[in-house]
Amino acid sequence: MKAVFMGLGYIGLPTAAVAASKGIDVIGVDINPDVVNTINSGKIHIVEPELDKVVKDVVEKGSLKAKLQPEEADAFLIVVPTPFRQNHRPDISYVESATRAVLPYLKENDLYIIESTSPVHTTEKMADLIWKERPELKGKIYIAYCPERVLPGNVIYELEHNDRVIGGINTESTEKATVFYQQFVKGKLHPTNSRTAEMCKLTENSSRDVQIAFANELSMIAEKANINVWELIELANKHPRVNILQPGCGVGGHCIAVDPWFIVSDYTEQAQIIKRARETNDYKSDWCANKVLEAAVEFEKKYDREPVIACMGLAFKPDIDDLRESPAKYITSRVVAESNAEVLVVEPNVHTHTTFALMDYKEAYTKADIVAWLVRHKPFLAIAKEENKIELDFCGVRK
Ligand code: SAJ
Repeated sequence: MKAVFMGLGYIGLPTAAVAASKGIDVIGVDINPDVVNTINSGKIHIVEPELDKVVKDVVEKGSLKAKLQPEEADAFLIVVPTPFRQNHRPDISYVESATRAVLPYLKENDLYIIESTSPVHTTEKMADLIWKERPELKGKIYIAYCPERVLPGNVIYELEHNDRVIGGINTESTEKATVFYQQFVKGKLHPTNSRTAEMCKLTENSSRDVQIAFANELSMIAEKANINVWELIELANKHPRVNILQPGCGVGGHCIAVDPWFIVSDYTEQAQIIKRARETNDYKSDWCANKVLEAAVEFEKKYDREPVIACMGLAFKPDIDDLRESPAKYITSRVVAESNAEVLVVEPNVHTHTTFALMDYKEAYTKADIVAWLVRHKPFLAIAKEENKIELDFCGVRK
């Protein structure tokens, strides 16, 4: 079995490497020559625990080769990004380009699978594109959608052990794709149609977004009511059928803050709660930034000098170095731009940053008058609270 993976990013590379480690002959294709060279030298260009070992091993064995162009194979996987445009409308142009790139290499009995998060109907649209350009293959190749659902930071384990949903454009395609994934997935493989599989991915991330929005809304209500939100949620969760998530300074990353918009933009009338949740989670970041700025104004009135503010954390979630779409980074930028105070910026998982001069977290805590806890990184939990500090705890470091 030979498979071509189109896209060697955060999902494409680990999936290609794991597939190669289970005996599939894998060609990984990326448009970036640096990425291709890095992988062919047995190294990786992204941060993900355990991934370096798997890649080194399969590259040395010759079962994973990175290239700039696809070639003939038995299976073609599309694992490229699907961002949104300014107006929150999904942009499937990368999926389309990757599909066009594999078109000349498709032959009878081949399998074509999209893994990229995609709006509903994308797989059928790509099938139409393939039939239009290669009409002789109509009904002779297998086409399916199978969304990834791995958690950044735990990708290698989850790739193998998570259940997967597989939706073909017909039953034969679903079955053929299932046989493909059986080679490297130990989790259960659930058959459905392509539309349901596409919607399932969007539903999973929207569900989490809505639940986090509920926690974030509660945190703002609790602040107004002078109630400790962490205690409140802990107590409410003692109910056997209640399971509230944790509030934070907003929702970041490339998935949960993006995917719900794919539903909202196509089903605007119907998707009321999903849209509201997205707005609530975005609003929470501004709410946090405003709280820091208000605390700075209060400090200046009281002490007749500008405070020193420490912004603790830049990553989009705890204990990772990924700053993409990070609410903590957004809040820090606003505080730097909108206050005259000295702002100390801290991110223990990153050495240097192009915009911010980073400071050691203990030193920043000691120097600051106002401490804004933005990310619940583990090392922060060990800092003993000093009584003279004004602390704004947006993520439960002090809970
Ligand atoms: N967050 C909270 N409160 C919580 C949990 C998370 O504020 O109680 C915030 C985090 O700080 C972060 C954001 O939500 O800013 C997203 O973090 P996450 O850990 O919930 O999820 P991601 O973005 O790392 O990965 C998600 C996962 N989806 C679900 O859990 C439904 C993952 O399984 C998906 O594969 C991934 O999106 C993806 O690629 O779509």
